[in-house]
Amino acid sequence: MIVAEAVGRALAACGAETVFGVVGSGNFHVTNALIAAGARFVAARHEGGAATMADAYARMSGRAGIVSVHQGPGLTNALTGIAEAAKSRTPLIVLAGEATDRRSNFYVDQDALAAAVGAVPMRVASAEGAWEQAVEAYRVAVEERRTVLLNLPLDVQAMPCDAPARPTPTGGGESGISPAHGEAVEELARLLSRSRRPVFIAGRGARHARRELEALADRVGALLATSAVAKGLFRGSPWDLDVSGGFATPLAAELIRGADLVVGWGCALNMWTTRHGSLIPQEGKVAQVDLDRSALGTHVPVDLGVTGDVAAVATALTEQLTTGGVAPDTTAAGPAGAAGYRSPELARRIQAEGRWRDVPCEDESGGGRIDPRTLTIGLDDVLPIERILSIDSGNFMGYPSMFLDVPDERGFCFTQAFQSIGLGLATAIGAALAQPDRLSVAALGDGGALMGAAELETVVRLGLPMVIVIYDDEAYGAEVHHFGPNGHPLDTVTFPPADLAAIARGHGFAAVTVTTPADLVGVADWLKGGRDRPLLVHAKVTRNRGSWWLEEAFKGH
Ligand SMILES: Cc1ncc(C[n+]2csc(CCOP(=O)(O)OP(=O)(O)O)c2C)c(N)n1
Ligand SMILES: [Mg+2]
Repeated sequence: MIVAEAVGRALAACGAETVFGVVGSGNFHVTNALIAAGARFVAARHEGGAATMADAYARMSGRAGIVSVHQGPGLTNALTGIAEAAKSRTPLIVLAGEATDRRSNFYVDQDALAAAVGAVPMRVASAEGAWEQAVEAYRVAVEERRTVLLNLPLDVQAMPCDAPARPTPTGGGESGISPAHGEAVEELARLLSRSRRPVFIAGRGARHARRELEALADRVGALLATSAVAKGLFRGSPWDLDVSGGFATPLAAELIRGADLVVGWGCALNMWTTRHGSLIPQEGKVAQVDLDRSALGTHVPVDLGVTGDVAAVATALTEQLTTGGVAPDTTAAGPAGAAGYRSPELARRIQAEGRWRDVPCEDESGGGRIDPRTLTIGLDDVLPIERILSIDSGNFMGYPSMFLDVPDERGFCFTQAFQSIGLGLATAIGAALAQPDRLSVAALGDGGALMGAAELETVVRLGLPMVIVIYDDEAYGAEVHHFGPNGHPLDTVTFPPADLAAIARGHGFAAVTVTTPADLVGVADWLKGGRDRPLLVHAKVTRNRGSWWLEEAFKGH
């Protein structure tokens, strides 16, 4: 056996079961070794697509993502997707051939590339240590929730080596549980028992803890919200406010602002989730619970930080508040377990005003263009709820994020930590493979769609019964609405019409062009049919105004 084969086998023994990539000479053997050991290989058409597919797959399956690329340009092509994964703490292993001879055309400082985007550079540096080095890369990715570049120098790959007698796979699982801080937990129990209007905001680090958080929220009468990446976590709860931040409904924003205690659970409380801090109640307190101590107070000042696994901390708190470890404060909020922020009147308001589609708005469709809100509400009505939604970046992005419901926390894949356009289609492919029983829906702008268009063929080749919706304003709408009002020239950010439906048909898609609500019948017909081909919905959307979440976004520049 050669080193390249040993690495493939070692990773398969660790649990690698789906590998995304573009194969060249430098990753040919390692990829085939993974396949020989039982892994599925998904060929992307661009390494950027492969990295993003693996990232989305990891997020939506709870397993490690694996990417396989050629040395040099194979890796540089993948970098945007790697940066997104690294910023999101996605457990991802990027296997890359490596030219170590500086005279090679393919030579580039791969360690520096990885470090520059926040990934961990590692290397299979010797034949004797190959197996252990591959296993260690897998461990760092999974246990430390890091994106790892495992460099495979070409000369080392070709060396002969033996498989170890006893393979040593690492443990799996989404995240380790670090012991909760006893004192800080008690302090949080006191804060909760005194709070009259607690709101929980759950993030990515809370996606495994719905049950524990709901039990605690019931105990203290808290309302429930999420960051965008955890959208869907509390779906079905009468106290669910959906997403906090730029996408929050007016009611959610009002209630979060009105809290006297906000607790962020595995949630960074960043500028998006807090609308640049404006959703953080002026008079209230803020607490944050996170596995990673360095996340505490990074984006907003917190009164109390607790280091620990969200589920473990929530369980400990429920116990303390139930068994009387913390004496209930009867003066302020009434005994713990009282209604807190909850009342029948509020339940009625959440029921009546809790979704974006309940917020009155005037349909501005006309002149051969459909209002994106009307389009998205129409799609929400027609698409089955067993869906998994992936969103690209741009002016349009709030419409699908706000007007399309998702079934749970594994129904929304939001690869937006790097705020790159062009990742949405690959995200939807990775998500579709992670959750084959759900309808994968990609929502893209025309700019992001054409940037990621290399993977249209991948959708057809894999036989994925996906729906791609393109919000086409024939422009980089984000830029148009940002600069247009100041009278700047917009020629650099506007484009002539493109027949995106025809492009899709050329790849083997079914396609409908939507300019009026009546055109959505084409989507309904596709759903009724055999779904033997993917569907592309080319929606020509109205473009007279920018969106309010975009204004928020530009504040962050
Ligand atoms: C890779 C990358 N390039 C450029 C940008 C800057 N940018 C942000 S939004 C946007 C326009 C996207 O256009 P489109 O996909 O059509 O969505 P729209 O804004 O029109 O709704 C651009 C160019 C970016 N975020 N990422
Ligand atoms: Mg556009």
